[in-house]
Amino acid sequence: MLAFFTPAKGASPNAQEIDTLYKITLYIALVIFVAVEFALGYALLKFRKRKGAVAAQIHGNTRLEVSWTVAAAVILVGLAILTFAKLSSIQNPPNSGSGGAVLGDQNNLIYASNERKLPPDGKALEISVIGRQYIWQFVYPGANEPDGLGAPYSYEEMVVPTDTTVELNISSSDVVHSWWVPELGGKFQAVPGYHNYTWFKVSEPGVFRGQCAFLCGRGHARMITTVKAVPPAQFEAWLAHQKALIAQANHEAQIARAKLSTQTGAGAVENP
Ligand SMILES: [Cu+2]
Repeated sequence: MLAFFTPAKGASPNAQEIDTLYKITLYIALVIFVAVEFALGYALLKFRKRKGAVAAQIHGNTRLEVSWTVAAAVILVGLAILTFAKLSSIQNPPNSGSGGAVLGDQNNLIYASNERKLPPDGKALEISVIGRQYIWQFVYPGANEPDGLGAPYSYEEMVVPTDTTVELNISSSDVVHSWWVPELGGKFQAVPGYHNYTWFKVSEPGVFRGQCAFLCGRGHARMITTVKAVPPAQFEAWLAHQKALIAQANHEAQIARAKLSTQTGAGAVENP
């Protein structure tokens, strides 16, 4: 029952901290709600209109008014302190675990900034998340060229290793989209010409569903995503396989294009 009112349980430390904060606030609010409703019900019943009863005329109660103002302020300050105490573990990613994926040289290119938080040891798996009408594309490290050519990629389903800090570099190739996988943290907008960063770290294998959270056009509702966390060895095998599949498809396309250009002349082939 309570699960209906609370966010999905976090599968990443940042999402888990957000979930904890939400629940603490919810429980405090619940206690106050029940107390207020109970007092209201009691007053309605106890002081209801009766024959011969004369209503007391009360003109304020300084002690009562000061105490409920101070009590509310104390709760607010307490929640603010708690939120700030948890903020750094929501914003700053932890190191990958010892069982995490082996991170190659390309990860040394990552740098930290105000928006871009890195684990203390600087080692993270960076995945570019590109929103487009109406599908998410994920580009992984492992390019053949420094300009990113030949990097393995996937659509809609992102595969990640467990026990590894995953940095997301979110952008868009057309309109504004919003990256949102509730179990892995908050929403982050994908804006053309701009980069937003977030991170997650999944400890156990699992599948986490998400949905574009910003109305981006007719196909917005279909713009779903799945993050699949698998053991690091399985991730590396998948990545190598994905790369081989893409290389093979590119090779076949090259042959097809060459064939087409001998038949019709290079000028007649689009995108030679
Ligand atoms: Cu969208």
